[in-house]
Amino acid sequence: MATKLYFNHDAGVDDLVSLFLLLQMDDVDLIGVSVIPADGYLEPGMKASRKIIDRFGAFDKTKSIEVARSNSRGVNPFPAEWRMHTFFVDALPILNESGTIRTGAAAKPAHQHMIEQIRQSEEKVTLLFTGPLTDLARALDEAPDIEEKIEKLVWMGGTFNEKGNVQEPEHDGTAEWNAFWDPEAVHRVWASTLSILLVALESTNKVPLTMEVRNRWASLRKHEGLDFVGQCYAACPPLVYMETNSTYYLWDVLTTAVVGNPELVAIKTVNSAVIKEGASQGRTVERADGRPVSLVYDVDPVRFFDYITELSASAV
Ligand code: AGV
Ligand code: CA
Repeated sequence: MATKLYFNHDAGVDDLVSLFLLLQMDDVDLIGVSVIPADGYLEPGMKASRKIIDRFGAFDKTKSIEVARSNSRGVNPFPAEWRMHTFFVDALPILNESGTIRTGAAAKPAHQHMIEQIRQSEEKVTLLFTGPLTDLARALDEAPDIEEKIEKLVWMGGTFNEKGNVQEPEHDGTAEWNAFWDPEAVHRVWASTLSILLVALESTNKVPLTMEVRNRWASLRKHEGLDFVGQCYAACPPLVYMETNSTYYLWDVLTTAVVGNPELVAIKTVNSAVIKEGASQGRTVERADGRPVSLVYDVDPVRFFDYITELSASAV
């Protein structure tokens, strides 16, 4: 039976590539999408999402999907330089060839759209979040009844490594960005009874964008899906000599791949909490009395890249 899935993303390059990949998974039944303007901008994020569903979704599976706008705002904003990527993806010719958009924009804001979709679903729903958790925290506050209808949350966020990926003047560098954008939301979700699968920097650090990966996609560009993926990642700096603040990893794409193929990764249980304030805000820490989460701590990069490359090549 197909997994019913609701996807909330924040309009970065790997968020939008994740949407494309979800549409290629036979055993995933996407029931709704929402866009939060964290690591991207809202309007191009909405349009790009709707166009990706139009272009790469099967009509019979996607005709009733709507994309909802989030009206959530974070505590610690992302650098505008990264956020500009959304405009680039939205402008790609392959998404604009038809000149029209069929997939609808939802009337309700993201968190209420998600509540509605979960309530309407006959089966339990899996949540995939590849940006901050703000919309989920708000949904749980407004509609506690949805908790028992959620199969699990799969989230790209956090790390238990010494080093996170936030490099900001008033931070000590220990947090991951999606947690840092809204630490209070992480705290709220941790206080729920949801089962949480965390794809944190432990595993995503093992799947950087490299020239080798790029060249492989370029060699396969006769497949329109891979041409699309290659064009998207053309906006992102690869890892060449050493990591910089803008080095790109396949963070969200790994998280999405775990939904389609859990065998790619290794998982263990960690008891954890989040730091809400001060120089370490957004840092996730192991605590003996913390709430249990399933942490994806390892991945086989070769199998991962083969999986997403084959899935992309299958798109029509
Ligand atoms: O921390 C990873 C999250 C993922 O959801 N995002 C990017 C992915 O969409 C934030 C981020 C961290 N470093 C970045 C990020 C970078 N160098 N460029 C763009 N976004
Ligand atoms: Ca993201």
